[in-house]
Amino acid sequence: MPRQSASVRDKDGARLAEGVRQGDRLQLARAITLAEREDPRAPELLAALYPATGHAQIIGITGAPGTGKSTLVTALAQHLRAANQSVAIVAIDPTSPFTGGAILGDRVRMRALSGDAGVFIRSMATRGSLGGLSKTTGDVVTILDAAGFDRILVETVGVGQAEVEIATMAHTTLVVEAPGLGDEIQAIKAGILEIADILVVNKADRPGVDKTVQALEMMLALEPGGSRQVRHHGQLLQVNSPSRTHEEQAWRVKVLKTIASEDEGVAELVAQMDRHRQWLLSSGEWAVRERLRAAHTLESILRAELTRRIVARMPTDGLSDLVEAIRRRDTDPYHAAASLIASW
Ligand SMILES: Nc1nc2c(ncn2[C@@H]2O[C@H](COP(=O)(O)OP(=O)(O)OP(=O)(O)O)[C@@H](O)[C@H]2O)c(=O)[nH]1
Ligand SMILES: [Mg+2]
Repeated sequence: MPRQSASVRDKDGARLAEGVRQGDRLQLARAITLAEREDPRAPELLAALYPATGHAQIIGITGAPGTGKSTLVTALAQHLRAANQSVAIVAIDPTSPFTGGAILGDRVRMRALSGDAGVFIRSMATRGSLGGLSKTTGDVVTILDAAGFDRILVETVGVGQAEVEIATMAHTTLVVEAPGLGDEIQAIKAGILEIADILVVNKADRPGVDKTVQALEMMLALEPGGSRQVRHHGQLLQVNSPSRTHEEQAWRVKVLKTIASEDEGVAELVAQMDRHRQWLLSSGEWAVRERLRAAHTLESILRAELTRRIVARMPTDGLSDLVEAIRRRDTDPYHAAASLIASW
């Protein structure tokens, strides 16, 4: 391959950014791939796109495996399309490929979505990426936001840190539960209630649904204000936020029942998502969440970039040798990190 001159690369980058802003599918897919692979061209592209962002409502959908998140996302997208909203769907580390269609209860419905120019669907893997889930996902959301999608639905499997990270990124977080399975107990363990703006009990056609709804409502009643408090997990940069919204203005987390596979309760869920968006804007919480996301993004970039630079300066095997020295207790991770930073 001939080496590209910088100006050719610049032109190509500008064309890519322009293509994304126009919503060009091919360019959009290319841009996402660059972000996903943490290509050296990605930061420039993202920087060029950033001024065009800030329009989309970012909606996180999380919950235990198999609760029906993908089916629900598909049904939600259909309702949003009917309301003339353009929709981007991102499935993070899906246990099965979202676009394959096989995992969806209703393949016909999925096919209807994939032929629609107002819908963009992408599955992505973030495991093993340097910046981790939040950075790569945030970058992809930035690209989709710049492309002008009204709503961006991000599905993550709720295991471990992933669901908490999505809440840092989303304006609105849906936590999906299903009857039985002891999910209500898991919810407490994972602290998942703290991140939910809307709780969904899907598979409401299954036995035990009312018990699950009751358990969740009881737990919500125990929470002060019933509104989530946790927005800063793992975040180093603390930002000043205006004083918390007044009690009477506080958002009330509701438990909604759905049968995603039958499209039951989905219209109500969309209405609640719209109410949440309205509340975010009228209470000032939209700006609070945007500020947190900005801090989180800045921190992720710093973390990834500083790590990359420090590692790049180390000799081959330098990192493995150092890790091995730490394992042998010849040194400790604190001194090792301090010496790397000092020598940089
Ligand atoms: N009975 C019933 N089944 C449903 C409902 N919603 C989804 N399902 C089925 O549940 C299974 C899992 O659905 P998915 O939408 O793939 O669930 P998911 O949460 O995205 O799964 P992962 O991404 O693997 O975590 C599929 O067989 C769906 O058809 C529902 O409301 N009722
Ligand atoms: Mg899924």
